[in-house]
Amino acid sequence: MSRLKNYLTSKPENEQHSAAIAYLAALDHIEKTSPSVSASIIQELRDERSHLKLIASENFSSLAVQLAMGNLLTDKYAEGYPRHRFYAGCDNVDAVEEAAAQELIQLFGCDHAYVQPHSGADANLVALWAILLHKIQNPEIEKLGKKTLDELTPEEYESVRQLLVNQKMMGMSLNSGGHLTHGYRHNISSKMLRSVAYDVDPKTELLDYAALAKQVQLEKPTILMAGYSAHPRRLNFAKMREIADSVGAVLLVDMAHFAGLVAGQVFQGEFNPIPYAHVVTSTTHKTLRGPRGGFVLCQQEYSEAINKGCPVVLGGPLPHVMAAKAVAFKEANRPEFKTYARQIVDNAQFLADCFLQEGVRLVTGGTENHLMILDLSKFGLTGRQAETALREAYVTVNRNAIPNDIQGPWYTSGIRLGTPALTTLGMGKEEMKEIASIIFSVLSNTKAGVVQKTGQPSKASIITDSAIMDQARSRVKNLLSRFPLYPEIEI
Ligand code: DSN
Repeated sequence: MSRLKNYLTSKPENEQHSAAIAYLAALDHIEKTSPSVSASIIQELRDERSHLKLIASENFSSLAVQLAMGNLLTDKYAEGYPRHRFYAGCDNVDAVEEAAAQELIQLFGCDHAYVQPHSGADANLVALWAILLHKIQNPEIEKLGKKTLDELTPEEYESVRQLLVNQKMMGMSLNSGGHLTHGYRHNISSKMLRSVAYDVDPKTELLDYAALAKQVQLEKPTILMAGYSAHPRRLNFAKMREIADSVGAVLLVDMAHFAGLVAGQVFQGEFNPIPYAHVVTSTTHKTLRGPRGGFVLCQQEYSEAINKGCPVVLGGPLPHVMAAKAVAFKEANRPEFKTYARQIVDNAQFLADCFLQEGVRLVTGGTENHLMILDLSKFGLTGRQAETALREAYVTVNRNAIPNDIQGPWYTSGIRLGTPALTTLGMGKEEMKEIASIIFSVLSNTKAGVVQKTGQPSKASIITDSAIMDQARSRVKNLLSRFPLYPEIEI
């Protein structure tokens, strides 16, 4: 019997569970064409139900968000932007895109929102190029006495291109918790621009605004980027703007990790980037709890350049994902999202305190946001070993470098933990205490394995205590049994 028929036969009184019905019907239908894909979706649901998700950049989106993605809007090309398309028949995509943008404008109080980027990396590329076009390319075209790029001779075009790729950007180094797209050598951002990184203070591991101000005076970047993917503190955007203004730089903030904390008004005043940054980028799927994707917000001055995301960086948008973004942003505009955002940070701070009480060192000594980085030196493990041991104990985390990490970015000396997903499940302080205790017990009872050829301690393999692992798995199972994920989907 199909999953849907089985559900309706066994629970006719549950017919009102429209999300479950839609989900089960979709799985039945997918299975007819690709049993392996439907099986992977079901297995992922089982995995997520049986493991504690502590990956700081992940969450659990609502079923309304997920169902909004599965529709015929995926079939539509809509290059351009609302009311300015290169294809006929885009009225419904216009409506969806405008709805998503309007929800964002209401949520963040920004001048303009662009919801087409497929990811945070795309959003950053769109933003970087829009800034370059507005600040460098357009004035240069005017200087040459021309109106558009198309009027330039090949030689003039080449001189403009050289000017563009010679601009300088500054972003927080990967080593300090910055993101690949903020000027990392192995990322396109450092190849299309001259990139100079700034670091956190080596002692406090905090951003030293006075040192940054000096470095910015010296480097005079065109773009100053702020934001991170592995830094557990708020940033002061009023100070960042002052520093950017001191050399006429554009302030670009990537708030991907903490967008939900801005939306939920936990980060307010100088810690809210919207009033201070010229341009703000984000993903949609982290603390903001939407579908996987990105967006750009900007002050009016940059709106025209940002709307040129296609053709500058992007091709056609993903209208079905923009539909899901509109649903998610509506959810974030509800009053209860503020309670959720506050609880994310309360949970993170409580979890961090539990580790500190056990004598575990945390990068910067604690957290002010949704994440923390544990320094594993107390346990004599690399991040890779800790990540593996915890996954075996049904706890999902990711290894992460700590500032000036001697193990490098592959093995690392740290793990990053975040509370957005478990807070969505409804967990609070009591559960954070239990989670800290499970993690501490697993890491304390895991040892580094040995490299067989050399007899030296391995950076990857581990020796675990099977009784401790059994106990940890059973504690995780007990915890998760009280906080079921998508309980309406009975699989
Ligand atoms: N990969 C994301 C993270 O885990 O932080 C950032 O893009």
